[in-house]
Amino acid sequence: MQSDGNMPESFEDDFTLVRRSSMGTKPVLEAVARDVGKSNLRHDWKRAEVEAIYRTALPELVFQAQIIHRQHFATDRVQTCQLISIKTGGCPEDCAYCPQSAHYDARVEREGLLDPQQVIEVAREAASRGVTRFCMGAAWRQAPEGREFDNVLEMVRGVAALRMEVCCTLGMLTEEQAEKLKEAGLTAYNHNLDTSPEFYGSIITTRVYEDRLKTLAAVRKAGITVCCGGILGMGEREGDRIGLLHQLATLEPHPESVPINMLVRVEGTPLAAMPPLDPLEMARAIATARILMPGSRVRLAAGRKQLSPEAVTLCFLAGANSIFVGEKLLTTPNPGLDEDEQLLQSLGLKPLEAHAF
Ligand code: SAM
Ligand code: DTB
Ligand code: SF4
Repeated sequence: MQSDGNMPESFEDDFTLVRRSSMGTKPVLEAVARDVGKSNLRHDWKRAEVEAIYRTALPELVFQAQIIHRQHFATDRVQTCQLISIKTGGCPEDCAYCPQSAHYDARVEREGLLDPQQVIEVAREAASRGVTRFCMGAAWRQAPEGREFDNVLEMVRGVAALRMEVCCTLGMLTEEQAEKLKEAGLTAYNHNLDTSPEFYGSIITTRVYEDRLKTLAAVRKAGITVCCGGILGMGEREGDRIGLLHQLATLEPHPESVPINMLVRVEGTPLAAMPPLDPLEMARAIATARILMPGSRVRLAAGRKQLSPEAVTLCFLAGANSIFVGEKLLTTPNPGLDEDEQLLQSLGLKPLEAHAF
């Protein structure tokens, strides 16, 4: 076969379903729609396929993402999740985006591990507002042993008793710690790959990609669902966004939850002066994630403060079906409850009901 210049050679070699066409990447999406229609989740995505999908003309990309979205989810439902920082600041890792790293002065007030009962009360209040997932984040390189870990287990048990999905993000975990969290009732563990393997070293030098993959494997082994995504707008190239999505979509099983964060540019961090990301890249990444991982919840995560209501709407159209609610993410601001309620109402979207997992 001759290449028409629209598709990389390796793609044509590997993806025999694709017809050569003057319609650019449309056949890729047709083939995807056929597979997904058969409920055939794929984990063998080729990088060139991901690239072809990501680069599809936006209206077509969003259209195809919508077709797939409604095969797997009620498109008028959005899951609302709430975050709490249970241990803040002073983290030994040097993640260039993060205000909680001890390497930078982002004026985040450090705070030791919160009291379990206080955390459970915050979760109870969130549940009373219809929030169905509660995520506890800690600025640790790795989850500690001993009393602090026991306190985290107590938090997990308390939140699970509220019949919410319970998620933690505590840094690296051993297999034993993952098992204990599972026993305590943990539903999900958040551990992001953040970007492509190639760009990772430009953002973080205190750990490697493989460390992340190891923790993800420990989480899976313990029978906890995986929440894994990344951040856009850190100065990465389009190829790095494609690389991240390729990594996520070739995890088997797919992460049940895929947070797509837009960088929150925090004064004092090395990425504070990054130019703002084009919101269309968020929509493109979300639509691509929706097509590659049809059964996963795709979360429009950090960065909503910087997105217009129209851009957020486009992200929902692209297949996002989860958001963080509450005035604060971990340390940075998030839209207020009233603002979000208004937005969802104006779009005719309803929060996912409790216990729908
Ligand atoms: N220390 C743990 C870890 O790194 O896995 C858990 C907490 S960490 C703050 C959780 C995630 O928040 C990071 O993996 C990153 O994807 C996201 N994050 C941190 N700072 C961010 C920022 N400024 N903008 C967007 N996302 C951010
Ligand atoms: C995720 O992907 N994003 C959330 C959650 N998982 C833990 C965290 C966003 C943090 C944004 C910066 C901050 O508020 O400190
Ligand atoms: Fe620490 Fe997590 Fe922030 Fe990295 S992202 S500095 S590991 S809290």
